[in-house]
Amino acid sequence: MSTIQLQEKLHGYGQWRDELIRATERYTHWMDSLDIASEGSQEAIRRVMDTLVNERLMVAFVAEFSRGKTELINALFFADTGLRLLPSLPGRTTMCPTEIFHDPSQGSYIRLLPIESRLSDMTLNEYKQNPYKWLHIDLDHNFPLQMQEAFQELAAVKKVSQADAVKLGLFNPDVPMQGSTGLLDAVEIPCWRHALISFPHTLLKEGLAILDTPGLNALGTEPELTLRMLPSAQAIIFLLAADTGVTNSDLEIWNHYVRGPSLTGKNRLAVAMNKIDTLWDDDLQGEEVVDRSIRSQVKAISNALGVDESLIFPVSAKKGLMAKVRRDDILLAKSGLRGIEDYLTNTVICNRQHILREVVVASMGQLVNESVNHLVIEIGEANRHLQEMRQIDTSNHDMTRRLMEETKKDQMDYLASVEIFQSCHRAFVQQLVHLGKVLSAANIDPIVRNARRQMLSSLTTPGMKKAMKGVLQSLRSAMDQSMVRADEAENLIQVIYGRFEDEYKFADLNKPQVFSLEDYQIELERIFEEGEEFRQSTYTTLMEQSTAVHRLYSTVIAEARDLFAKAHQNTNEWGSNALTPLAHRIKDRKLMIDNRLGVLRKVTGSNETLEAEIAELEKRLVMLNKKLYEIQEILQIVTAAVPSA
Ligand SMILES: Nc1nc2c(ncn2[C@@H]2O[C@H](COP(=O)(O)OP(=O)(O)O)[C@@H](O)[C@H]2O)c(=O)[nH]1
Ligand SMILES: [Mg+2]
Repeated sequence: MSTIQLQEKLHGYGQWRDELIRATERYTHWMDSLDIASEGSQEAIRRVMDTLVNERLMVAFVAEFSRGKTELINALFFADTGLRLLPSLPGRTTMCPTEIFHDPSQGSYIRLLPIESRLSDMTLNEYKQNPYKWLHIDLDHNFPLQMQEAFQELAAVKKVSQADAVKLGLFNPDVPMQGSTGLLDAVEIPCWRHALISFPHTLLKEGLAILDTPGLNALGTEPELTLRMLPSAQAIIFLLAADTGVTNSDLEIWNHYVRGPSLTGKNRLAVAMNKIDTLWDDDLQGEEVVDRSIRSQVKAISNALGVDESLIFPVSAKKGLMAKVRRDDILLAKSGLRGIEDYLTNTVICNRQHILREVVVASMGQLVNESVNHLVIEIGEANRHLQEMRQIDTSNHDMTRRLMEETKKDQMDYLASVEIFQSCHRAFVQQLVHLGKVLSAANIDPIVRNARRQMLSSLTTPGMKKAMKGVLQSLRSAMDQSMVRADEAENLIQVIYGRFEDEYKFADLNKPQVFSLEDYQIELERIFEEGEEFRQSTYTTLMEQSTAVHRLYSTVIAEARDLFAKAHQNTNEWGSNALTPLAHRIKDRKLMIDNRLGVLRKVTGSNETLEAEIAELEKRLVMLNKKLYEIQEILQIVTAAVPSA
């Protein structure tokens, strides 16, 4: 499979996503036309739309310095420019983590965050919300040469004093480091901390995003990469080089930064064994010997990393790029590039599609299903009402009186059910308020502020560890409390629905999905564990100065805080939708009773009025049936299976 097929697959994925977006828009119109959109449903739709529209498929390249990540990115995605687009030559290589994507609203640009931003407390994520803090360079995507030149900035380094490097958390005088320049008191550091690149390349336009990381020095000093960005990537490609084998620093990266995020199971992990061309050069004994040597290296890597051999791709990024630019198919086949392209095309995109589908089905599917149910019931009631009207004999006063009495009794039942519903609703809202309080910023922020204060005042690492232990305990206990509250709220919902089914014979109620905060609890523990893993990595331990630990802990806390905010939002959304099916049903009953009473009052003694009412209702039924057809079509699109490969 080639880049073209990768592009086709991405395109197909994009179309599938567009179809879901259109179905979601149709659903919004549908609800508007019947005037039944609730605040909860609008919020859920906004969220789904946001996911669908801003969805990017992120592939992250992670490895020690100089394994050929940037060259592989050039070869896989940008060979069609005919250039080595990103700097990946000896002595001129990317020095800062770089995200490459297409941002249609802002056009083509490269944004660079100065390394000095490390002195501030703002997280990388917060910086991303503030474009003016970055150096912005416009790109002209019609001129790849101009882009290539602008990208040279990614390799920029500068010399600073040891004291300044220490302050930035990039140097520890007790450790011999790569940044050493040979000059006394001068350390070489990257000029930029992070880069964002947007341009309308075909693959990027289809929603692909790429994260290029420079190596252990960046991973070890930028916890947000490990705690936030890698876990959110759909695929991680870990690189090794055939000429160096599996070194200690490769293992360090693998154990502390790569394996963790991939264990959550949401993203895919593959290993590229790059630079196989170095084996070709050495060999004078023919291809068979080279093949055997590649196979034995793959086996060794599989053993060392515990990764299945089928996920290890021998490749030569350099020859692959050259082959694509020169259109040399034989060299391209030999480079092994297609193996990784196939993997990305088939596994990663399909996996992403399935995950996205789950999200859409869980929220939209539920809503649309409820709308279908709602309408089916309304049509059933309208039909019954129509039958009834057709049987009314307007001159038979006894009959109309009896019907009137029956309907009035229904009305009494209805009023009693409304009262019960209202008291249930009040109790539920009360529960939600308790739950919201535990999850709210008002509860979490003081914990966070307090932790930050304690950390700033304790200049030593043990002091910070102690402060961190305290904050972990408080956050854990807040999560535990909210879990208990969430369970109580969920139980209450079950009780309420059960009661209406038993006492008021509400059949086929479309109950909301079971609610729990368990996923958030798991996620919180993951953040804590990865933070701990990070702290224990040799690199951080070597660099263990208060600034490094401070940065790590600040990131862990910021991530946890975001998680609570998400849990809070999710809870509110669930809370505002949980009783909707029941409320709909009660409202339907009221409408039906009101209609019936209205008709009975009007038609007594008048055949003409009755006929007009019947005609009116028949017209309404035609409209409702049309709406039912529409919503069933939408439901089918929303819950349709992902198109197969
Ligand atoms: N022989 C050989 N060298 C490569 C290959 N891929 C990259 N390199 C070289 O390895 C060095 C580092 O490559 P680069 O892509 O900058 O590595 P990164 O630091 O992992 O991004 C550069 O000198 C590249 O020319 C390859 O497939 N074969
Ligand atoms: Mg690089």
